[in-house]
Amino acid sequence: MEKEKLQSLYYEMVLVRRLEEKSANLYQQGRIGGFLHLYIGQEAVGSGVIAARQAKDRVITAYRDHGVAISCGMEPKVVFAELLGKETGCSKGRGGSMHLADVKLNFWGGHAIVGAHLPLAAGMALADKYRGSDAATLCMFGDGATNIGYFHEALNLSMVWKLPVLWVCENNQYGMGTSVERASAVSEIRQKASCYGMPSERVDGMDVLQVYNATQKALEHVRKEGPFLLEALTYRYRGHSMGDPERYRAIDEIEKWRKDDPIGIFREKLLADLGFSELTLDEEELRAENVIEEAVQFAEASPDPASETLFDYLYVE
Ligand SMILES: Cc1ncc(C[n+]2csc(CCOP(=O)(O)OP(=O)(O)O)c2C)c(N)n1
Ligand SMILES: [Mg+2]
Repeated sequence: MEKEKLQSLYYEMVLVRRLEEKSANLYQQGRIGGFLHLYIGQEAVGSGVIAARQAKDRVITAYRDHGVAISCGMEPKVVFAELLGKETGCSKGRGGSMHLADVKLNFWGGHAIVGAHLPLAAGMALADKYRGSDAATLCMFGDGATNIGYFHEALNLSMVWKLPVLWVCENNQYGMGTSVERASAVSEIRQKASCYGMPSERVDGMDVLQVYNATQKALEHVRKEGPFLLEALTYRYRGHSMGDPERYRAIDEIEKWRKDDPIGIFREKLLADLGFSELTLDEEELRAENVIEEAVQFAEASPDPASETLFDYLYVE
């Protein structure tokens, strides 16, 4: 990867981290309503996967979607405006945290029902194949989603029809308060691909370059031959959502994973092996902080949706 791209990848991961920290503050102040699921700890997965996509490739994910939206090119000010329910948000304040989306960015959302977007991903990949496009669909979901029927139906059909879809499981080792071992018959999620004769790989989801390289390789396969399941082993440092009392994880387990902070690992690599200076990386961090500050100001100054638009965008009159 060229130097410029490495630098912007670092900037992006810091941007996502700061965006999430700021979102947590705003939520605690009661300025964000509804649910809020933070991506802190998982930044290397979204950034690594999306860095390998081409603009024609579609991206779809679950409700832990802020980082993926940023990687797809959504501006932080648009994200904050959506979180604050403002007219300038990507869904004009109607969707909130779990429903970020922008079709112009080929980012198809933000979905709140666990596993339900996997059949949608299969459908989008079917559409591309049917039209003779060589675009791929990148579908991201959690470990918990792989215990749901939708996952198995979507993987099966994608293999039967050799659809150009990359299944990316973000295995953060918990679905709400339930560990993978308690909910899944196999804890190595990639094994689930083998029932459908689908190739798979497991990568260290705390190492953005490993995720990027594995995604590139997997996408080559997807474009030529069909589906692939990529499992990224990762960890979320915060609760499942805001207000999670977190009684299911031991403090020392969280501390152990904190040592593998994806931003820290990448920073060390950039400094030690890839010729970056502390100054350059500090400047990128400062840039990210400023962008987040300005984004929040933009969102706060934006208007609420007008009350007479309350019934706009509904399917039923
Ligand atoms: C069909 C369905 N069942 C239950 C829920 C409640 N629920 C929300 S998130 C979640 C856990 C999902 O875990 P995972 O797929 O691992 O994603 P993560 O939150 O770890 O990113 C559950 C059970 C839901 N939203 N949809
Ligand atoms: Mg999970």
